[in-house]
Amino acid sequence: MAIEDITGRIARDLEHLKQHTATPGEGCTRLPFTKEARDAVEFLKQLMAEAGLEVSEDAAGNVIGILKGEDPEAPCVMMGSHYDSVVNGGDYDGIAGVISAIEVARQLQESGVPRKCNFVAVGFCDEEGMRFGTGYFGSGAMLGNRDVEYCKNFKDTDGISIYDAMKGYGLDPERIGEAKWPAGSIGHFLEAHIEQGPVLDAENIEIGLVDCIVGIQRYMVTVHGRADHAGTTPMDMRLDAVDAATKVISKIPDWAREKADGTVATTGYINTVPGGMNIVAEKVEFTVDIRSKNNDNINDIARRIRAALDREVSAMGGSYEIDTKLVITPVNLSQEMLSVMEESCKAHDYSYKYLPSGAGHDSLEIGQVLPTVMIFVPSKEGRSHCPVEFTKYSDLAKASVVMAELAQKLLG
Ligand code: HGY
Ligand code: MN
Ligand code: MN
Repeated sequence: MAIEDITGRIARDLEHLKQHTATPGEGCTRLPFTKEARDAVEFLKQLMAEAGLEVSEDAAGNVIGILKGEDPEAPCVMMGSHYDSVVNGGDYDGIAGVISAIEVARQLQESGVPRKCNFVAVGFCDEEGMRFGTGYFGSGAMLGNRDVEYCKNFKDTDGISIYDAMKGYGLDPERIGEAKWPAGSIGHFLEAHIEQGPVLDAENIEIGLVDCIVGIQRYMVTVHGRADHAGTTPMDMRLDAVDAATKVISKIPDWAREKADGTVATTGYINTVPGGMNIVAEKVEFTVDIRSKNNDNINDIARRIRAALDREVSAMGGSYEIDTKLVITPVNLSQEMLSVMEESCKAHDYSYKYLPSGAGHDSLEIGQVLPTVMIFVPSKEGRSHCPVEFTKYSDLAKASVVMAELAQKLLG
């Protein structure tokens, strides 16, 4: 099929999906176990069925389409990404990879080339962790890494647990274990994704061959002080949670800069309680998101945060606790599969570049245990996780051609 026609199909599907957001006109907000997620999943099911896939939705809320091979028992080739988003995010993060997987299934069908193994297209639920502060829920459940306890443990800002959100969505969280695929049933995992960074766009390169994904550690820190009158309480009598917390928060970026190897650390959320301008804060909650290709760097920054909290919070006279949300190590992706994609890029005269991923992806969870590879397409001006996120459909089409050729080779 001509690249223009492939581009047209991808454009049609992603343009349709843009409507499934809780914040129309203000970017994509498609959180897990919501109406927007449900509407997007029903559309993905329709596309998968039209592509001739055997469609199902698993116990974790992942949507799955199977293109049967001659030997359905052989380890499958799986391709996918996530259908959820951040709040006020972009229209391509995750979902473009789900549509790319369905597009690869179409191309495999249209090629008429026989396939030994099954090709499986997947839309994962809750990769971002935006609602419950976690991450990789759907892909983790597929690997057997999520249980009922986990679902009860994490709650959103309204106090709704994953467990209750799943029930409200029509899933039975008690059956989360059923989302696990049998050991050995998945042979390879492929993911197409927007770069979400500036490299490919700045260098005018069409395809990114991702050789590694950073490790990530995420924490929610709560510092407890004492609420007091902002006017009458002398400075030396206060237990000011903001005073202690900000002395720690302000140091975190420099600890990342000192590593001078691309290590990053972010405090994306800070909340004071009760939040009155004339009340000394009783409590401060803040998040920490630390990432690096070097896991020792992540551990070192986490250690320094704990040491600074010990120092500053005890000096203030208060207390603190750290809620661990995510700990995942860096992953190197399959050089064998990358080499196959490199040959495809050369054959099609697509410009390409090897690069690491500073964003986490379902491939980060899956790549811990299975042969995994990612392909990137450019993000305009490197912008992502915001409404101006943009990727050319023609770039996604080229990536789908490269991925389809890799999938065909792997399918035997
Ligand atoms: O946060 C990330 O790196 C990804 O967008 N989930
Ligand atoms: Mn994202
Ligand atoms: Mn993503």
